[in-house]
Amino acid sequence: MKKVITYGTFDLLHWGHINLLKRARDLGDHLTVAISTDEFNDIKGKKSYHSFENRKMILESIRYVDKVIPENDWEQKIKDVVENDIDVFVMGDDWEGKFDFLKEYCEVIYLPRTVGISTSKIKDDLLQVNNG
Ligand code: C2G
Repeated sequence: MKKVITYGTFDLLHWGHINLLKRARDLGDHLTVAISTDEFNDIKGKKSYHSFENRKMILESIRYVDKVIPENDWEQKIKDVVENDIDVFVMGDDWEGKFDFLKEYCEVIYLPRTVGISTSKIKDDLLQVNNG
């Protein structure tokens, strides 16, 4: 079984996230998603609208996702790859090159981001609408 892993916050889930998860899953037979905890989001400088528990529940309901684990820090990726017997690590290409150290342990693939959508765009657009 070819196992894939990806990481992210996945807040205000949108079609750009789904595009990423679908393509990641299509690279193997099993997809693990490491979802950032609220505490790690603080470290990343991100404030999620949905809590970790609710973002985890949403991800677990997606057909492309087979397993969801917490992402607590920047240092856990090698351990995650080894302990979960991962063959392929996938991220959107806004992270291009940032995780090449994992090439010792698994294939590393950066997929093109979906243009035109992002969680921050959703927040900004809603602000515009509400402020008239
Ligand atoms: N993404 C995408 N297209 C978009 C928006 C997001 O392909 N329009 C991808 C990102 O490139 C990332 C994944 O969806 O691979 C999740 O995006 P975020 O939730 O913003 O993740 P991020 O905050 O970048 O966290 O250790 C890695 C970090 O946890 C990544």
